[in-house]
Formats: sequence, structure tokens, C-alpha cells
Amino acid sequence: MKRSLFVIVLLAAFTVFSSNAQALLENFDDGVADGWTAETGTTWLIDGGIYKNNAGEGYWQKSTVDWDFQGGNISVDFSKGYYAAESGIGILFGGDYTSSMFAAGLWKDTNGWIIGVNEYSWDGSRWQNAGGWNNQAIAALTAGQQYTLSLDVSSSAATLTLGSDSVSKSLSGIPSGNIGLYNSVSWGEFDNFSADVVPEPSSIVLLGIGLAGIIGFAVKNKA
Ligand SMILES: [Ca+2]
Repeated sequence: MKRSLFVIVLLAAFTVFSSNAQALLENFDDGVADGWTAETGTTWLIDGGIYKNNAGEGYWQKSTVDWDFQGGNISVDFSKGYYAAESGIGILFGGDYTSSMFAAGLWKDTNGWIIGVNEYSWDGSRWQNAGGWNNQAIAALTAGQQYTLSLDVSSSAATLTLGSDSVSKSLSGIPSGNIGLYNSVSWGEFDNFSADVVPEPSSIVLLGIGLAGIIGFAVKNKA
């Protein structure tokens, strides 16, 4: 009887928390990039509630300890005053360079403005392009205007949306590793980063054990 109660509570806790993804939001307005760390050799700063890279190409990572992205939406606002050729921004997964990587972003090259998604694999020394970019041409962006880059991820596909444009690509699974924001050629100014996150499985189990213990204690005292 007690064991079945324990299992029921454990399953209930898992169901509740695995189905309730929460938005992890960072607006940088407090002047602190909570949990974000810049890649070594790059310079990032918070300027008026905007997070930006002032030293050319680079990326930064989100160090998640108790929370994990397991599919859902990631969005970030961005703007910049000038757009050089061969520049772009993106959302990266696997930014710790130890696993496969998934990237979604927009850039400007000799063909104009493009949004795209792609998967890469890491062979130990370099990134291998796993399947090529799925691209979508978009209208030219306006300098200084704020846009929202929104990425919806499931275990089978990812869709990147910018205004009325979107591009999708099938995935071999939900990307693992840290979430990163990529900035190329110093034009990415980021704000209002948001990601759907759920507790890590280990945290869910610990929470379930804790709840089972509390309820078990209450039942025991009531008897
Ligand atoms: Ca802000």
C-alpha cells in the first residue's frame, strides 16, 4: 500500500513538472547576464538593458544547472545599427563543443538576407555539416529596428520564424548541450531572451521523492 502510494506520487510529480515547461527569461535590465558566460576571447557587455558583443565574431553560452531545454520555444529580440556583408546572428545548441550542434539564425551574404536552420556533428576536431542549411530568403532588415527571432523545437523538427517568414528542418532529436546566442561581425544586440525549460529528470525524481516523503509522513501522522 505504501509502496503503491509512493509510485503514484512519483508519477504525479513527474507528470505535473514534465508537462509544465516554464519560460526562462532574461531581459538584462538589471545589468547582470545571469548564468550567461561569454566564450573565451570574446567581449560581451550589457549596455542599457541590451546584451551585445563589441569585439567581432563570437558566441556565448547559457550555463544551465537545474533546468534543461527539452523542446518548445526559444525566442530573442535583436537589433543593430549596421549590417555588413557576411554577418549574422543565431541560436546554437551544444555550444560546449562536445556533442552534435544545432543552429538556427539569420545572416546577410552576397545573395541578400536569409534565415536558415541546420544540424552539425562534432567529430572531435571540427564541426561536420550534417545535412546542409534549409534556407529561406527574406526581405532586407531595417537598421535600428527591433525584431524577434523565434525557434520552435520538437524531437522531429525545428522551425525558425522571423515576422511573416519561417523555415523548417527535420531533426534527429532534441538538441542537447548548452543553448547559445551567436553573433557575427559585431552587429548582434540581444534582448528579452526566453526559453521553455523544465526541471532536469534528476531534479524531478528528487522532487517526487520529497513529495512522497511529505505525504507519507502526513498519512502516517493522521493514522
Ligand atoms: Ca532589456
